[in-house]
Amino acid sequence: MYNLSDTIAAICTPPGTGAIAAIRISGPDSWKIVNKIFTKNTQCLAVGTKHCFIHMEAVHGYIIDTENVIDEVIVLPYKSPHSFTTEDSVEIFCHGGSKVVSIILELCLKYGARIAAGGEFTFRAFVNDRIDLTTAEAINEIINADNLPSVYNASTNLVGSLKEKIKIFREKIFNLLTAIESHLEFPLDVPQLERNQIVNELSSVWNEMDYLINTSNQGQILRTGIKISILGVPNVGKSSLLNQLLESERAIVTDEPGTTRDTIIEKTLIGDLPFLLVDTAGIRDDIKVSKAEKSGIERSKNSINDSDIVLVIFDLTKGLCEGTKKILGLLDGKPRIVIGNKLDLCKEDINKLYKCDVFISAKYGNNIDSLRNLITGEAQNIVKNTNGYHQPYGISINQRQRELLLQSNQSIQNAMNGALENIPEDLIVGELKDSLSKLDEVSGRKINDEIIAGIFAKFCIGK
Ligand SMILES: Nc1nc2c(ncn2[C@@H]2O[C@H](COP(=O)(O)OP(=O)(O)OP(=O)(O)O)[C@@H](O)[C@H]2O)c(=O)[nH]1
Ligand SMILES: [Mg+2]
Repeated sequence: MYNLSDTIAAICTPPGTGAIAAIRISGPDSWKIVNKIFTKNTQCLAVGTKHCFIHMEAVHGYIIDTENVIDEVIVLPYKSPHSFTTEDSVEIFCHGGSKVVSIILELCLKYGARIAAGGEFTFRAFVNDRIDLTTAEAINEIINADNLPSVYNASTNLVGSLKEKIKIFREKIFNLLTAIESHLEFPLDVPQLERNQIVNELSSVWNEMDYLINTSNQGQILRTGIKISILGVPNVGKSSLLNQLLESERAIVTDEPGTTRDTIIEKTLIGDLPFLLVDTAGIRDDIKVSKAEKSGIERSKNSINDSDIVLVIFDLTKGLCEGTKKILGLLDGKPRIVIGNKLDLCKEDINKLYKCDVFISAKYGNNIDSLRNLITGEAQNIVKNTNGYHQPYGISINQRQRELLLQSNQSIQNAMNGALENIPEDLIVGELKDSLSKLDEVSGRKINDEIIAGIFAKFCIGK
């Protein structure tokens, strides 16, 4: 897939200008290459004195081409096997001008490095057994995480929690497998395991694995965002509320009922959590509505189904009208927050008039923070419940891992059923081997090149 024996180099900071940029070089010639373009002392340019690098000892100096100083830098060398890739490596921290950093990279290439493909450094770390596949995937997930809980999810796997769980499953299944096989091979010397014992051991693994499989929902919801639909009859302030929550004039607001026709979907953070906010067309039964508005109303109703939370908003000056009550009737058991809007227009004591979760003024922003708190409260419950372990945030597996664990657990289920039905032991052994091989695909212990290539292709250059 990749050549593993040469020296690779890449810029590992994002393109564009910044205070500092970093270039990473890894492979057998990395120290030698950097020595060709680095000097501690600008007086010795022509002489090109070699610097004696020491593992993890940062050195201040200059990058030079044949006769000019290119930049003032810090060089950080790593001696094999104590580096990310386990190879001799160097990181060069230079000034973050887009030209200067590309000149330094070109110098590395000129003296023998090859430009690295996306994910190639992590690939080397994986092939050289420094990390397993779950850790490699966690590295990519933490790079792409756009909210704090997703960072927590990824970092849990980064420090090896998932790797550890897979290892424990593997050990338990492997021990059982060898016990059954030993008896098959040496029936006189090794006692046969009781069928009950097999079922008991496997059911504890099955339960643990089932919990783990359910954690994928949390990762999924944090990646896409918790979906919130804003529903109400026309003109109650749905779009005004969307704009308040986004802190931008995203949706058109007018005093004409039926302004919003199509659903408007925007991603945003509220507190630390990611949300997909959906502004909908006001729901009304009026037979005179245009075809476009009619379709919009259909979409509004449909959006209830795939929402995690629904905000039902009504106009306090008009009260809880029949239309709003009908909408509330459509919600079934959906988590909802009922919002009384246009508080600024109310003179009476609304607490006595209406029962709802929060009174706001979407136009002027009154009580929007209280609404945000209610939303994050509901959302935290949802996110917590999407984690198999009912923890706020923790291990969360991705789609690839989920598919494999489902298959692994199915084989465990088959083995348990087989044990209860007294099927021959070699059939149980077959199921356990299948289960193990799926676990090995999760960790990357045994996996085909094509899948590996697909995983690392998602990585950015320099990682
Ligand atoms: N005074 C006052 N006016 C508001 C408030 N919220 C919205 N409005 C006004 O009510 C009208 C309708 O607001 P929108 O946000 O467009 O209402 P909508 O529910 O999206 O309406 P449709 O898209 O037509 O269903 C506009 O004139 C807003 O300025 C509020 O809190 N106070
Ligand atoms: Mg609107």
